[in-house]
Amino acid sequence: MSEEKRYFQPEWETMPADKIKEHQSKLLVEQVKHVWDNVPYYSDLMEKKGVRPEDIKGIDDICKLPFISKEDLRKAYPYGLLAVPLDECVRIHSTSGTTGQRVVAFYTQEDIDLWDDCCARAIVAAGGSEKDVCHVAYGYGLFTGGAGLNGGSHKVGCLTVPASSGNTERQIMFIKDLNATILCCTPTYAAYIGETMKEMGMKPEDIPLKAGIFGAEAWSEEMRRDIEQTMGIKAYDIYGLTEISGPGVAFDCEEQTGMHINEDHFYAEIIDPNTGEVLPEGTKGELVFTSLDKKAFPLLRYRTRDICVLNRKKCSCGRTFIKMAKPMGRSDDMLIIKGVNVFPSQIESVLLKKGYQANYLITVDRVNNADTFDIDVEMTPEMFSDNVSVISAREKEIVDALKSMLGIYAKVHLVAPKTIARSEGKATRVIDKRKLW
Ligand code: DLL
Repeated sequence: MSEEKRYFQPEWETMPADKIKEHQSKLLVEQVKHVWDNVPYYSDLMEKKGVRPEDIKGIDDICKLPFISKEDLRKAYPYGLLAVPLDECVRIHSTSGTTGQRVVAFYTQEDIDLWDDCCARAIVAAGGSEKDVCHVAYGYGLFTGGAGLNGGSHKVGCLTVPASSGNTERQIMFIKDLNATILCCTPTYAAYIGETMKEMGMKPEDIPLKAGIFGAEAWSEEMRRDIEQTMGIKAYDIYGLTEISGPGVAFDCEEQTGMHINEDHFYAEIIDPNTGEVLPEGTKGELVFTSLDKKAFPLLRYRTRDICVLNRKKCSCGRTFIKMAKPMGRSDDMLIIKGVNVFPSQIESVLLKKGYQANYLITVDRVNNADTFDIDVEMTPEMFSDNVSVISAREKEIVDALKSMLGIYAKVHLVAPKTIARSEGKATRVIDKRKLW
């Protein structure tokens, strides 16, 4: 790949760390003043913490600022955190949250331009250029996935196919007929598209795709390899959240060892979720983001609930931006079963290592004051058997592998291929019946 095409904005993506820090310091001082002057909800929070704009002289002072959480966003719904007049806003997006009040985020045209740049960086890092056909099968609408990757694809100059999700056979027809080289969708949907292609008799070499940009939900390394093999592509992770803009807050490069955070726009911290203490680089904790230059809906120290690790080791791609590991789950998705912390991603990892696909459903309940822990796991067509002793032996193999990873027993039920519902967006992997009490 030529040097110009390696990066979308080389001056930013390869900027030395000390220069990025200088830039972040300047932006933070301006951003704090912007929210103090324009968002009473923020100035109240800051006053309660005894901090004023003049106390923030650079990025190292960020720890003086209060955190903001989803709870605050719900309280301030819909306009309470808006930092510009409504007539300067050109669009809204909203989270897919299923509990409580939805969160609505606002964008000025400038906010959208910067967000599109972030997504364009991700597409170029995945090998994209104006020669590519970029098939966007993230949902369009209030969800940020479709609009974000669509905007990035335009900036790169790809031929953009705004397919949205659904109608999988039609998606495959377009991918084939229009020679799509880059597929953007959730990893769950990518796996489903791959499975359907296989059923239609397509081999990896019959599929024109060369890369996939998959995110919006946690997915394991094993799932990545599985999708890569089925489609004959390289699968790149992409991370983001509506509150901070959408996809493109961080993105994979060819090394696939963590996602580079677009640090010229977003400042990341890792904190202890219980105490709020900032943890040193390399420690696992909750990811917190500050949007440094968003104008309409700027969040300072937003607690994402995503559990993850940061590291600034030199990357062979030449980008200097800090990397975040694949989030291992959300602190609010973490299940506590029989007193043990369990992330669905750990279970997924075990299953994929044993040759299953990411088609599983975890059910947790409480019977006679004790937790029950059941996992339905779909057999692949190749391993399908109705021989009871074969099935029992396979189930026992998974139970033992989970026991050695988690330290507790799960009841595993192998089910026939195609019996667990597929998702075209983010997958539902857990039913926790205990919450209904
Ligand atoms: O999921 C934005 C997005 C769209 C990201 C398309 C990537 C691709 P929300 O619906 O607000 O926004 O959900 C944000 O999804 O806090 C994480 O818990 C999770 N998430 C997003 N990307 C990843 C990822 C979009 N790559 C929430 N790995 C975040 C793991 C992810 N979790």
